[in-house]
Amino acid sequence: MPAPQKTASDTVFLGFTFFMGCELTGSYLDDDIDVVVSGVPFDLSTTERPGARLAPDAIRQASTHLAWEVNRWPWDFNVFDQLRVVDCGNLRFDPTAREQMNTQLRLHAGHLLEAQKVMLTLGGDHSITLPLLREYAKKHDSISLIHFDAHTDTEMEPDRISNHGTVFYEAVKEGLLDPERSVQIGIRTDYVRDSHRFRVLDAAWLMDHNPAEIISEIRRVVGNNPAYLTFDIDCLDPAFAPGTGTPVIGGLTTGLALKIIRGLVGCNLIGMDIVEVSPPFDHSEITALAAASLSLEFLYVLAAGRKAR
Ligand SMILES: [Mn+2]
Repeated sequence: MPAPQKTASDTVFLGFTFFMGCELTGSYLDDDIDVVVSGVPFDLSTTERPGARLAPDAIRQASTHLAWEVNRWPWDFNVFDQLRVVDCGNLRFDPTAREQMNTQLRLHAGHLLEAQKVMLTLGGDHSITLPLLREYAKKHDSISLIHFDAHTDTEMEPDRISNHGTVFYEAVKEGLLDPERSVQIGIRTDYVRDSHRFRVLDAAWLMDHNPAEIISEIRRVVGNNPAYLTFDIDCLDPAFAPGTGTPVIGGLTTGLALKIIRGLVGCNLIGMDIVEVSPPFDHSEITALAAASLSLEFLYVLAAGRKAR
């Protein structure tokens, strides 16, 4: 008799849940593993409302709603036939110690990247992307950022302590990214335009262009450069993602976000994260489900790109 198909909900009733049911057995450094999902429950760098430390588990829980779809629309394959994905749980650190989180995350990422794994990281606030980029930059001479967000996160007040709004100012300053080959999508808050050289496709620009034009502009900027995808859930309109610390109206629908993400097949994706989901402000898992669905879509895009190669 064939073994019953495993679903994410197999673990729900045990009181712990893996992203898409991708249970870790053995080591996450095993040769046959392609993608490692990690949670970073950290929100000490939020400038407004905290809560993102609770996101990794909320996203895993919401992913149980997605596990039944063997042939996920509109793809013609099952991602888990193409990629071996495991969820290694949450990083451990003292939640009040930012430097400890940085150190632990860098060590973790260093091990995974050394073992040629692709990381899918569930934040956490956006500050978790900086230690990740520091490790990625050791492996790649040039990295493009594909950055979905309502905010550019390029604040540069000299006296301001690092926070979730300074991440990409610091990343560029440290030479971790190639800003001219990086793109920010969905921006709709004030920023100092001279402070960085990213290509900004702001929310109003997105409304004036169709999805094919948007995708083509992203691909033009990024080209074949190794690309790190970071998705701040507040890129979505609060109607589609109320559960976040710094909501801004006038954002993307989940439908448009999916459409754009699916247009990235063939980009040279080296890693991805999804950040800033804040479950205490969520309703009916709207935001967590959006984050889980987008994360799953990242995996499809990665798999489809590898299949085409
Ligand atoms: Mn943001």
